[in-house]
Amino acid sequence: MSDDNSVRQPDRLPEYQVYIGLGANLANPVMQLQNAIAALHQLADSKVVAVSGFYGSRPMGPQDQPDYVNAVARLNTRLTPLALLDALQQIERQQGRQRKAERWGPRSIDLDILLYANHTITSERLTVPHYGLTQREFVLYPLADIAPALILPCGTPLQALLQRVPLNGLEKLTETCSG
Ligand code: A4P
Ligand code: MG
Repeated sequence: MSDDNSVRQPDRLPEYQVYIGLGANLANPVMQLQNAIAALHQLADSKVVAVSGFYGSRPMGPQDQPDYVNAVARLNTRLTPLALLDALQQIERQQGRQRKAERWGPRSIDLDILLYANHTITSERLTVPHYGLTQREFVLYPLADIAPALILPCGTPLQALLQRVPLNGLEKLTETCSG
């Protein structure tokens, strides 16, 4: 007689801590970030545990586009990395994100997986840690709001990166919140 329990999938995946970068520079960027955070609160098998302040930032890439608003959120999730990416892209589509050919062009909302626990992922659809994480002031400073003692999977402390990356006009617009 076979034991059904021996072949059953685990009921719950392990819970991992992930960091999501949010950016917008079209169609009321502050509202876009607020809507995206509200959508993150609705994500299946996930809980938003902290959100950084909102920051005004100068555009990286083409300069003939509006300034950005950026933030970082921390989630606990049981979604796999690809399921999480699918869910983030669904939120981007819901908020009218259009993918254009121009690299680093303006967008209503951009949601990037910055870190997925301490995992390193290199696949066709996903590179984690996010490739720009270590050089971008509009990622590092919001991240430090909610994870000042963070150590990256490569072993580099976030604080060491902050010492190397200047503010470049980054300006805090709103306070950090948790829960
Ligand atoms: N992808 C691979 N790894 C990831 C990841 N860790 N998280 C793939 C999310 N997506 C990831 O993304 C293109 C593809 O990247 C996805 O289909 C996914 O499979 P996209 O969102 O369609 O395109 P993108 O965001 O325009 O491309 P890219 O090169 O990721 O742009 P960035 O790096 O996001 O930069 N200036 C300021 N001040 N603030 C900003 O937030 N953002 C950008 C865009 C430009 N300038 C900016 C800002
Ligand atoms: Mg993106």
